[in-house]
Amino acid sequence: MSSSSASQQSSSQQSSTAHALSPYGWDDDWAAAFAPYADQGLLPGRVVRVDRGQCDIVTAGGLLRADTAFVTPHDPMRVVCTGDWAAVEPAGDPRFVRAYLPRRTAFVRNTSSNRSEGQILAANVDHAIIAVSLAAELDLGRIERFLALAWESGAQPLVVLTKADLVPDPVGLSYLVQDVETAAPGVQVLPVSSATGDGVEVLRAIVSGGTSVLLGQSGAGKSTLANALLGADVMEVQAIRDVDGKGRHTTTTRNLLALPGGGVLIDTPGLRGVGLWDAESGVGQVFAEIEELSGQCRFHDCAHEAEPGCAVLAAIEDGSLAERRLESYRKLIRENRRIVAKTDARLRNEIRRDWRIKSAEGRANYAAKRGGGR
Ligand SMILES: Nc1nc2c(ncn2[C@@H]2O[C@H](COP(=O)(O)OP(=O)(O)O)[C@@H](O)[C@H]2O)c(=O)[nH]1
Ligand SMILES: [Mg+2]
Ligand SMILES: [Zn+2]
Repeated sequence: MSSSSASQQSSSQQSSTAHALSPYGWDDDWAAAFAPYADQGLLPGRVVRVDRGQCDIVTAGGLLRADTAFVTPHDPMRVVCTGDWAAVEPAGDPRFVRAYLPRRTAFVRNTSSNRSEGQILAANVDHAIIAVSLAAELDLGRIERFLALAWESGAQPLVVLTKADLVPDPVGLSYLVQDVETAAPGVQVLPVSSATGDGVEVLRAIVSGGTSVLLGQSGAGKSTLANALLGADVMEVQAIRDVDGKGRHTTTTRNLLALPGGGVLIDTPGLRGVGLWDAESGVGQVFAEIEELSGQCRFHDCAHEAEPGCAVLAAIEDGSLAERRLESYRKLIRENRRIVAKTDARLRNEIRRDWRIKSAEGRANYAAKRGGGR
């Protein structure tokens, strides 16, 4: 085969890859990032589900199962996850994932309240949709926590208030929406009902561009909403008695799906809660109005407690800022500092351990060079 026909073939392969994977979000930038792997004969694909040691990947040739042994480092943040773009071996049993492309965005939570244990839930997400059920009383603090992680991920957050059919009074509903809006500056708040279809078309239009992830507590109605957007019962919905998520695990085979109207949707398992994970800038964005007011305080290091000329306290005084917001802001800042401090301590320990191993090796080598037997 002449070199020119070989390169023609490889460019036509690339365009057919682009064509088959574009519903999954493949674009020119991903293709450029993938080029070195394409040169090694590896196939691009997007991770649609991760299991212990294995993952399902959608490629131009269809869905395949691959082994993640080569991309399972000790750091849980560097483990391949749903939404990643992977470089997979073209053949083999098992096939191995050789690498994944640098992430544009990543949604990370802390799985423990006392320790720092990062868990990455979704990668390469454009819209972080926080599903909040109107069947229960609104917990604005929890919404703010989700929002902090959503902003921190690099994606644009969006709050959907699910099960809006359970609030038939439109005035009551608009108050609930307003409450959430005050807790979510810069974020659209959309009431939806999978039961009646209200709001679903608006949401469909938003998610038709890029990749969206559905986040929120177990029972919030994420899977039902995913099915409404998909126009098919693909995601398993919990039985009513199972809304606390204790009952069973979903048997969904994919967590990432291409939507018929365009866009990609990632459904996440029900989360009991989300702990902050180094989300300082995310917290700042959730409380943008407080950060802005802080800039007007007389003292640049104002703690907004009793300082003269405090713009934050003045705003609480005149009613333009809810005291709850300031308390929630403080709580999340404190939690974040605690987690960051713990992470640093853990990293420091790891480095120290490394250093001990290396110095022990050094001593052993030195002893061996000197003739070993003593
Ligand atoms: N009334 C009402 N119930 C809903 C709606 N969406 C979901 N549900 C119910 O809420 C429960 C939990 O839904 P599911 O989608 O499994 O929640 P997930 O855990 O967030 O995925 C199920 O019993 C659903 O039938 C809705 O729009 N209206
Ligand atoms: Mg679900
Ligand atoms: Zn102040």
